[in-house]
Amino acid sequence: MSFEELALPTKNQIAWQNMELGFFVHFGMNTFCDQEWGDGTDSPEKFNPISFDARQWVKLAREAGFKYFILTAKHHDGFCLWPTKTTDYSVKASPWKNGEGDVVLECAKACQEEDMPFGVYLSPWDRHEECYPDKEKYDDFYCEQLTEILTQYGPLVELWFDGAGSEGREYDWERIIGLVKKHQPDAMVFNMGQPTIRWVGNENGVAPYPCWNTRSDAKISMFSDDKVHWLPDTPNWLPAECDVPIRGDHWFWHPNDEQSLRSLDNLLSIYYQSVGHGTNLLLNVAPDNRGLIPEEDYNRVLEFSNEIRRRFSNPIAVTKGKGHEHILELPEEMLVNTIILQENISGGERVRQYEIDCWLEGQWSTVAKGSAIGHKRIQGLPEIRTSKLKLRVLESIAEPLILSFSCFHTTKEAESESSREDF
Ligand code: FUL
Repeated sequence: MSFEELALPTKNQIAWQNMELGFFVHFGMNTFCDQEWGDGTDSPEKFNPISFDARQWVKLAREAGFKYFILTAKHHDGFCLWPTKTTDYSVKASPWKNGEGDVVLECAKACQEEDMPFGVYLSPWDRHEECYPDKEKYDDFYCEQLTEILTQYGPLVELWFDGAGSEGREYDWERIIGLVKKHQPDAMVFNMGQPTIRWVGNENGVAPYPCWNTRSDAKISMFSDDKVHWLPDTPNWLPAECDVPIRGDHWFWHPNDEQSLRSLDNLLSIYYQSVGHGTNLLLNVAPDNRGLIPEEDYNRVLEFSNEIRRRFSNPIAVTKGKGHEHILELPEEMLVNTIILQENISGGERVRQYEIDCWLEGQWSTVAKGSAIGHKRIQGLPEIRTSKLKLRVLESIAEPLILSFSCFHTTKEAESESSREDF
């Protein structure tokens, strides 16, 4: 590959990748019906989160170090969490706040207060709307809904266009993307139309390794092997987002479902395989039918973020620079078991193959290898006692720009303590 073929990110893509952790919130009619995919016939009467508090959701996200927040304004059942003019199937028809409430607005405001970038999921597939089978009518309907969302809730960081249920269906993406560009030109577009970020291709929150940042064979949904049809001008640089629910495969809250809550170990392993493979992680935490994040989920999110901070806030040593060889000097001979590598992606993803050596008994020995670095690579090493490490880039498509090469000695104490408490 020549230098000319090096894909480069936009400023917005770099800013988005630097956020790393997103907080996903699935909330809606399903929350009140013990289901994941309502068919659009549930009565709005059921929607009544009497202790609703969007601030609790956003504060948790902020405290736990999440850098953006995405809400399901409309899921596949078509029920709208804002008082839209496009349909009666919305919070307006519910008993909640006597039909005067607006979940999208409350989240947008709470995000503004907490300085948290806000994004919206608006399902193209709509099982309630009767004009759905009429392609043109529904395109008009969807564009009207999207315009409300794009114009009434301040700046949006991301629009999440979910491909589920839309297999084989064509929407007017030219128009939809046109609206996004007109009203929210800085918002990231997830996986459809003219995406600026792509789905990693599974709902387990994990990326393969390597997971290059270039446009590849992004999938449209879990239920089809269809590829995303890009509009022209879709960028070549297309970083991936890994999405996963904190409760097994449940995106929405269900009663008596605490046993599906992912363990701390599982969440950490997801983190290593998403953020640690250079992608963003969008972790879903579902508020319950009171409109609050349940205590168990709340605490697990905090445990997760505390553990990440505990492991990675204090590197033993850090270096950076241009070139194929980088030596990381430790303050003294110390135990090391993890490294973090980062490229300066504003220059593209240049490294194609590298090795890590460590200084052992008076000579260099190779202890790890890899291919992609990109935004971030967290890599475990065999536990070694050493005074210096070396990164050797064996193959690159242009001069390597290493933003950071750091090392750590992470221990598992906090992990086992929390496991003991929980089980
Ligand atoms: C999927 C949907 O079908 C799930 O209900 C959930 O919204 C997930 C994020 O995307 O495609």
